[in-house]
Amino acid sequence: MKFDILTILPEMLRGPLDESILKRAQEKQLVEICVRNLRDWTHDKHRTTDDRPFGGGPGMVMKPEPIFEAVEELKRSSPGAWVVMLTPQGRRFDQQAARGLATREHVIMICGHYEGVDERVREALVDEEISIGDYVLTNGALAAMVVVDATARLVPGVLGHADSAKDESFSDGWLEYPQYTRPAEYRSMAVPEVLLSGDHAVIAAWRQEQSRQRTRRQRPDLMKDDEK
Ligand code: J9Q
Repeated sequence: MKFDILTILPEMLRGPLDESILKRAQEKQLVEICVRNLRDWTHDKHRTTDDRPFGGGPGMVMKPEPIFEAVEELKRSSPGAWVVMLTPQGRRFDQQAARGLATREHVIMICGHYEGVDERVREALVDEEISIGDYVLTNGALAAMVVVDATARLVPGVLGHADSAKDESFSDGWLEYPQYTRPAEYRSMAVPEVLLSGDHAVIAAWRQEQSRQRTRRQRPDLMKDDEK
């Protein structure tokens, strides 16, 4: 799977992509992630990517030309690429949206800044508009990173076997049960006795009940009424 990320802040993203599971996935050539500087598609001396809004008002709006030219160039060699824009107006990103995106062979991501992007980009270029949540970021670059991380880990082979089996706890719609590792007692805090019992059926039942209680207390919105 290939991602092209169009941003005016490429340096913001290079560090996170070069760590851990995303790094390994790229080394194994299971995913290719290209961070591209939108300014490379400008033509003026100052490499301008934004301008004042028509009609007045505060802030700056991202100009259409560099975005159109960048997306058109990337699509020339990949006409079927899926174009995503990260904005606060988009549909909320969740595990189901990640699964949908992971079915695409090539995703082009447009990172806007928070004042906005010329509306003609949305109308003419964008297939899917995504928000990662209801808060204000300075820029879409970090949102794109979140979407790439959640999506890339679903590409077959990216996760080790142990991870991929375990993942489904959240995608099942339940919060994870409490986990413990050694030592069995730390600063007078003991690990629940049941986990040391070796009785796998009793442990499974305890974990399921912990998941249910935790979900009911912390995220009742994830539960159907009959599960509460
Ligand atoms: C571009 N706040 O916020 C939540 N998901 C995406 C965003 C966002 C933002 C500002 C600019 C994206």
